[in-house]
Amino acid sequence: MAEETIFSKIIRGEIPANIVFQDDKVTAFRDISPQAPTHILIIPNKLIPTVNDVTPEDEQTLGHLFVVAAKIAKEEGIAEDGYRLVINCNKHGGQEVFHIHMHLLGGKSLGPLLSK
Ligand code: DGP
Repeated sequence: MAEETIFSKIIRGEIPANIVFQDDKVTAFRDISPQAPTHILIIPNKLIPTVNDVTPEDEQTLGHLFVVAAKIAKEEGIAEDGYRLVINCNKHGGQEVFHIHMHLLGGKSLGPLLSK
């Protein structure tokens, strides 16, 4: 069994977070340490630690992350100018919390994808 992270507690409302969207499949909340004017994390309610743990039965839930990302981007007023979606995996990807999450970043020009 995968070990729960702080994100499971956020999903269950056991610790505070600025939740912008929640349904039966996903939860979205503002990142505690924003790297852009809009920085929202969109996560499956089901605990999947990393992209390496994804199975075919997760397809619908993970596809829903994109539907919710597009909806939130519109609501945040950043859809037209554009934004970046990032999912980090493990050490080289810079993953710190082992519950898959999609970063939605926008509200300014984000520059090149990777720092040199
Ligand atoms: P990553 O490096 O991809 O695993 O990103 C983890 C992100 O999670 C990082 O941007 C900071 C954010 N984060 C960590 N703990 C909390 C928390 O307790 N609340 C919120 N809102 N965000 C958190």
